[in-house]
Amino acid sequence: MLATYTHVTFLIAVVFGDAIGQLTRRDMSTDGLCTYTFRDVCVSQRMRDVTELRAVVNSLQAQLTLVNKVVAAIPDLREAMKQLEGQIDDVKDKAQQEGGPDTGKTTCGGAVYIRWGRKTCSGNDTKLLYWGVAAGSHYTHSGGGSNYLCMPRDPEWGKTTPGFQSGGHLYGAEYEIPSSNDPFSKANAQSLQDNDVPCAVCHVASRPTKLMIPAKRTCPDGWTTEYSGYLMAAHYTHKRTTYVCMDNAPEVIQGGGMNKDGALFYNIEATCQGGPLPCPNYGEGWEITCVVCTL
Ligand SMILES: [Ca+2]
Ligand SMILES: [Ca+2]
Repeated sequence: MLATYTHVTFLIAVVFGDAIGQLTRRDMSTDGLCTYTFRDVCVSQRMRDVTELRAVVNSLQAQLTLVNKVVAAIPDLREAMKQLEGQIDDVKDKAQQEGGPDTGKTTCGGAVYIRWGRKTCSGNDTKLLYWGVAAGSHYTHSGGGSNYLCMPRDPEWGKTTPGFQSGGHLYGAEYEIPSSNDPFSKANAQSLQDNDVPCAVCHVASRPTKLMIPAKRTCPDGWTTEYSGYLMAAHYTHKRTTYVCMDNAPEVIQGGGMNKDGALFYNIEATCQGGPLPCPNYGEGWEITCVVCTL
């Protein structure tokens, strides 16, 4: 019994030392049993049997294990706190944006696209920034820009010098779509040929990614179809322009039916000659479709 006590005492002293209470042998009593001091409280041998001491050791070891686990987890806890703080800041920012005063400004972010041939936007959560008239470089000019522009109807000017000096020239655009080869819906205009082309600049705040897919009329799963139609650009014998997606049911500018031939829009036809388009999926001379998608 004495040897067991001494062993336990030694074990406690080594493992926990002064930190757990200065457990030391104090005296030998007349009956040959030991008396110990535990945090300045004398405890008789009779009150401390092996079972109690083992229980104390086990309890302290369990607590020490727990403390070690807590200490080991501190870096993870700090990282988790940092992430939580970041999330709280994000929520605060969002709440401020949504709950703040209405400044009349549009929501930050989102996608912007031009709906060629239309004066309005379509789709949920889509806002018309403005509608205007399509324009570009003259179909015979080799200089100037190659892209079509959507020109506001109420332009703002800086300093102007009347007359042409030396620069690029911008022309209004018209459809070059003869009725014999007109694939478009007639829902908004019976005839497109030589009519001026409207355009709508659309902002979709909740879907920040935009994609125009040529030769498709549907969007990938999960994407929103903004509009679909037919691919258009310059005539193959004219100067090159960028490709745009003309709405399936184009509108025309009122009073813009004169044949002025400035910037022009032509349908784009697929060809299987001299290139690797995967025919027969693409037909010779077929008018290529398009769709504008957002996510
Ligand atoms: Ca024309
Ligand atoms: Ca054709």
